[in-house]
Amino acid sequence: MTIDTKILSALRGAGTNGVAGTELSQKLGISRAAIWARIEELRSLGYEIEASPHLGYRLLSVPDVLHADDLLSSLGNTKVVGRDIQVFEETTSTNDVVEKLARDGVKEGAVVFAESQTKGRGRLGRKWISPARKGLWFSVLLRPPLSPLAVTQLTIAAATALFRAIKSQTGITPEIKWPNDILIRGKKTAGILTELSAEPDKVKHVILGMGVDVNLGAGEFPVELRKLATSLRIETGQRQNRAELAVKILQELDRDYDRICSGQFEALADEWEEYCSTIGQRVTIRVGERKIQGTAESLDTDGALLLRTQHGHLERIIGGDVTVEK
Ligand code: BT5
Repeated sequence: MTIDTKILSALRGAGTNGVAGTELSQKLGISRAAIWARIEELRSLGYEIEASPHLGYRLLSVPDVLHADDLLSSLGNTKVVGRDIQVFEETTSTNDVVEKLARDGVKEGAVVFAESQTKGRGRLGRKWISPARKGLWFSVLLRPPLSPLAVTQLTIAAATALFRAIKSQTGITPEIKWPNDILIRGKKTAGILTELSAEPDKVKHVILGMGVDVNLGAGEFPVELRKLATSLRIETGQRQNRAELAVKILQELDRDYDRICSGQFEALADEWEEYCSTIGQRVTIRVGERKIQGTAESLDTDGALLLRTQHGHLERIIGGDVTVEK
């Protein structure tokens, strides 16, 4: 924990009572002058911190920026996800940054956020628009004890975590569209990009990239996306606190990842099926050049979708683009 993380944790813990400079100084083992210097630094980032002779320091408001220490201090103890957090002002794609960390041998659980991405991407090299400070654009490094065939379980975990976090933050019940979309009123508000590096029978690492449209206004989506995409702000009519949402997502993901690592994928799959609007529908799934029609029935133990085709066979599908037949 850095000094800033500790200061912010202490300020949050003290709430409206505030915390005295001497107390902070003793708790953290640094001088009052050093505390003051850190407080000034946090203020320059937009944290409103009152300093009064009676009450000491009080945290009045936090800015709409993602600050690694602040995210760590709000996250508290997770088992894996969020062990380390980095925030970049701008990057190409957070998945690329995490790929590099993975190759450098960084432990699982590391998370990289970017305020904006210049080359945010979706599946199959599609573009993901990521305007500055309007959303959550981040990637998580995982090293799961899974076979490469079961990696879809992690996309299921990410979708379930996004669903729960969005619902708890906004009160809106979104829907999951297999395999990697979160929709509100039929429009995409978040997407997941799962990339992996594996040997034939063993996963080396997985990068779970997530993009959530939080505070974009309707005009901030490119024209061609306006009918297809939406943001939490558009849907709720209110700006949303991105840092709070980020912390919720990481906490939920940590829980789901733990379920996967401890062999409880089935419970997670049941929950996912409840939230997923694709299950039970007649759909057409495009996988590369191939189009498969059928009824989406359920998930198998690896997280693949089981589709009952027109001919009555069950097809196991790992990825693709779904259109629901009307
Ligand atoms: C996805 O792909 O939905 C995966 C998106 C993952 C984005 C995150 S952001 C952090 C991390 N770093 C990255 O570089 N990526 C991940 P796919 O299902 O292929 O959907 C892509 C399609 O979604 C595009 O072709 C557009 O139609 C649409 N789209 C692009 N930007 C969008 C946005 N901000 N919100 C909603 N839809 C968008």
